[in-house]
Amino acid sequence: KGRLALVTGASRGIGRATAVALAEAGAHVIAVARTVGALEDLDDEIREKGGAATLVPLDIKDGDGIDRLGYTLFERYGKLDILIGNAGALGAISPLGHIEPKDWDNVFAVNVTANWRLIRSFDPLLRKSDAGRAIFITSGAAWKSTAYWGLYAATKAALNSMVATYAAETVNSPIRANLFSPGPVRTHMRAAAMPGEDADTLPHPSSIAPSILKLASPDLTETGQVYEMRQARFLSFRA
Ligand code: NJP
Repeated sequence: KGRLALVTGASRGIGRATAVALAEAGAHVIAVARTVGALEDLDDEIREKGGAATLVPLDIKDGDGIDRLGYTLFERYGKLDILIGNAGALGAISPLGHIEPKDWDNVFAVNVTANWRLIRSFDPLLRKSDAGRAIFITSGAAWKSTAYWGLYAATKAALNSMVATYAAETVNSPIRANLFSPGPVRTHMRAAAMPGEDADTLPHPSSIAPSILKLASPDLTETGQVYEMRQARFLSFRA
């Protein structure tokens, strides 16, 4: 309650459900995504539920835009309590040799570099919070070697390594940095990845959001861990 939370990829799917759940829990939500109409829909839903949001139409690949957002929030609020790096891109599901260089660069830019820019810009604000929480959405694909998933998997493995490092760099501060691995969820990205799948068999994003909120809690002690949704527990992914 009364906390300031930034969610990337808030326009749909897991990010949108998380933004709504945070607002319902009393946080002011800074909602970041490119699609203005979808952000406005989110704003309507949050208002209907008595919450408050600030909409930030931004391509997460725009690192200078992330810096500017950091300055603005610092001037306005002086801190950030919760950072949720959720925006993600899937890219081509195809043999490594068939991936277009442009696609490779785009998926790394969204899934890895943008999250690094978020850490770079928002670490000073998280350090001003008495319980800064940084949560990044990874994927079980990072731990597997599934044919044709190499691009997406490589980005999530890089994200895991980076977030583990951030956790090590903040372990002596009030900041707790963790990963969240949702497993299959009924979203646009999952439908693009698995076109033949019956989406009704998958959990709705709103059933996932409460677990992400637990990682945002001031009471959390874990850092540098991955919360595996299907196992409903923290896993140490680095021995
Ligand atoms: O995806 P989707 P999910 N700049 O496609 C935003 C991970 N995950 O909810 O900009 C800014 O419904 C996009 O917004 P917009 C997955 O890897 C999922 O499934 O308006 N924002 C939209 O809000 C990802 O990290 C599953 O187009 C950008 C959002 O990202 C996270 O969960 C399983 C952007 C994507 O919404 C959320 O994915 C798993 C940009 N350049 C991990 N590019 C699963 N669904 O089954 C994209 O293990 N966005």
